[in-house]
Amino acid sequence: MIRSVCGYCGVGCGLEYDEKTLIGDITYPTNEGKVCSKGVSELISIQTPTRLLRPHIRENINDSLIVATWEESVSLIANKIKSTSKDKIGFYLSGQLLTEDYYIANKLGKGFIGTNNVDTNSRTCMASAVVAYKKSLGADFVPLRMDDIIHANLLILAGANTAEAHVVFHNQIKKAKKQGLKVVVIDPRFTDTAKIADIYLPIKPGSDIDLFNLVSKRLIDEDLYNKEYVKNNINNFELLKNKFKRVAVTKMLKRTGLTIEQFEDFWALYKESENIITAWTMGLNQSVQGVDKNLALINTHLLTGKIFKRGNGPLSLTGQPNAMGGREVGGLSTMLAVHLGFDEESIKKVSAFWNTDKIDNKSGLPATKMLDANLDVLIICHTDPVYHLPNRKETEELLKKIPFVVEINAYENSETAPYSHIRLPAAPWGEKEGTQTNLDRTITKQEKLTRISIDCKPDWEIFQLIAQKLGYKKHFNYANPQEIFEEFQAMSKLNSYMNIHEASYENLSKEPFIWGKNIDTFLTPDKKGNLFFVENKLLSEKTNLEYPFILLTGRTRDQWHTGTKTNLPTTLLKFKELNFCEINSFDAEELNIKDGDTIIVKSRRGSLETKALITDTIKQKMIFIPISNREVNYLTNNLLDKESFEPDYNHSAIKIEKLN
Ligand SMILES: Nc1nc2c(c(=O)[nH]1)N[C@H]1C(S)=C(S)[C@@H](COP(=O)(O)OP(=O)(O)OC[C@H]3O[C@@H](n4cnc5c(=O)[nH]c(N)nc54)[C@H](O)[C@@H]3O)O[C@H]1N2
Ligand SMILES: Nc1nc2c(c(=O)[nH]1)N[C@H]1C(S)=C(S)[C@@H](COP(=O)(O)OP(=O)(O)OC[C@H]3O[C@@H](n4cnc5c(=O)[nH]c(N)nc54)[C@H](O)[C@@H]3O)O[C@H]1N2
Ligand code: SF4
Ligand SMILES: [Mo]
Repeated sequence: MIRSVCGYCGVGCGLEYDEKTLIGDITYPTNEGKVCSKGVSELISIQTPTRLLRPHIRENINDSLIVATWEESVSLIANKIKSTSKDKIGFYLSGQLLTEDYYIANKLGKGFIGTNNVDTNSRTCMASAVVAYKKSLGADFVPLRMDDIIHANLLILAGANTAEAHVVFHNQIKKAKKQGLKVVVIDPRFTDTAKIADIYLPIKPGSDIDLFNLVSKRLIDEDLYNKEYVKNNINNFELLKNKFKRVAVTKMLKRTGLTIEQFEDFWALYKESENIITAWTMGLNQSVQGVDKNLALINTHLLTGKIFKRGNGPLSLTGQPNAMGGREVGGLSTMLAVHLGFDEESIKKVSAFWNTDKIDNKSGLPATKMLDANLDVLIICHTDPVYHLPNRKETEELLKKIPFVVEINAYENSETAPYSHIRLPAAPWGEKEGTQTNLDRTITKQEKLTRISIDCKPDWEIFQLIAQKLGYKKHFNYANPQEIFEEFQAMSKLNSYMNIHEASYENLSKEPFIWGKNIDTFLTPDKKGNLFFVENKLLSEKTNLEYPFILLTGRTRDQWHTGTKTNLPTTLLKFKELNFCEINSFDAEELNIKDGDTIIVKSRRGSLETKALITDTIKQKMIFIPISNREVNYLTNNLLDKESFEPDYNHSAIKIEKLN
């Protein structure tokens, strides 16, 4: 029997494999044997005929791809890198890579090629939480764990649909409810998660800052904040208090779309709850004010002192399996490595560790800006930007202009494939090994369960081959992921609070390692938390008479994004209908649309055809399209948060036409 871990979502469930079956690991702390439909079918997705099995090359994206050798492919990539300047090279990585993959790509890009243009799709996902945690707590540190819900009295889920996106955690919420946990769900849609809520708040999209500000204001006005705690541990209280004196409460409440009764019910429950956890995901992060939304939420915990205490705290529910590992390594262009930045001191430390003098001292391009920067070489790995970036028509145009695009993927049917000059076959989950960090700092190990298919290679090895071809063999000569992990562990000592060096690679599959367990205070220089006054600036795209609907996008339980691993031929996996657009019954009637009708959904940027699904779980003047519809981003706008550069996916103005 082999123990491994699921490679889909940030919960990171333990799995057991006995050569025939894959089941949940009963001894594993986070899931106690439970798994969802995705985790249990991990092995099936290795066997699909849609795997990419050999390297392919073409000179021009209008030509057909032809099979090539690894030697040819890697030489070509190295030559292209050598023939341009470092600032013209970009690495577009993914929160689904293993820590060892990131480590090699980051070391190569930032350490040896000398470009900080190393970023990941986490930019579209968790970047707002990263910035907000850093600003308020002093570091990108999740200050509590999922199992804290057992000790909480109240769990607030804001813009998080755990029933579909963090399925096994959702089961644990249901279990905790039996022991008295109360749940508040804040979401414009009455989701499956809302079904278990004690209080459901049907907030208007984009108004969470107003809601959390109302809570903070009431805490101050009613003298319910923790005075002693704030005095000793928190900065900027007076400033916040003064600012709140002048805010227009009625206007704020109106913007949330909630009634006074709805807010007061919530407030009554909030007030009487001793231990509170507020968890959030894409409903807050993916926003032109994503960082501010996070800060407004975190403020409530700083004011009450409900943080760094069992059963309390602001819990960012990371989506991808190893977005956290990526953040730890330094896989974002706005950080260097092991949570260190681009200040002189950090560059000195990292340069000495890697034995290099090439590190640049300015932030690199974030993923959401990488395509629009006249790059000559773009290396895309384990992600599908043509699918996932907002305003797809523009993405396609920009990508076409990049003269050399390398795509490393385990499957052949990505949306980025038509735009790549080289496609390299990666070994997916089950064919490789390495470590990942789940959403609450638990480091675990994925095990190799089966042989590598034909000509595939693990991602780290592909980056190592490129590094060696560029002449850096001395620095990139790892025999296996263990050697890389151990180098990363040694590097983590450069950052005093990262005790990752205490883990043991060999033990990881038997016993996961939770780093930062003893951190019980802020990681700012003065060891105090920072409050920020933030306001809803109404920056999202506005609806009007022509585009009267707001488009919401999100997950469905059994599908993983583009579905290269989950939307398989029906002989392999059964899946639900994905081609739908939820629309409220009143709106449907007004537009003379019947359930199942074909409709055209249009924004100012593009359109798609889909089928109407009439439901009252969605309010009027909103529609919902699942992101397993690969065309969804033809509709979305590309406004970005000014600090995190995360897109405003959930707030695009739309019109609907019935196809006659
Ligand atoms: N089955 C499945 N699970 C997944 C994934 C998957 O593809 N499939 N992907 C993983 C990844 S990468 C991620 S990032 C997570 C995402 O996890 P979630 O964010 O929980 O998933 P979403 O479906 O995007 O849900 C976002 C919710 O926010 C709501 N929302 C939209 N606008 C607003 C707003 O203005 N305010 C509030 N309060 N709510 C709003 C939406 O209606 C939606 O229900 O899921 C992870 N888990
Ligand atoms: N409108 C809208 N757009 C969104 C979102 C939204 O909510 N709404 N959410 C955003 C978020 S949060 C995210 S995280 C992104 C997700 O968007 P993507 O990351 O683009 O989606 P995935 O389908 O997960 O892409 C993973 C790719 O990796 C490939 N792959 C699988 N295994 C391996 C492997 O072992 N190695 C390599 N090299 N490749 C492998 C898969 O075949 C697939 O092509 O989408 C973002 N875009
Ligand atoms: S909840 Fe997440 S980690 Fe657990 S089995 Fe499902 S997809 Fe995998
Ligand atoms: Mo994500």
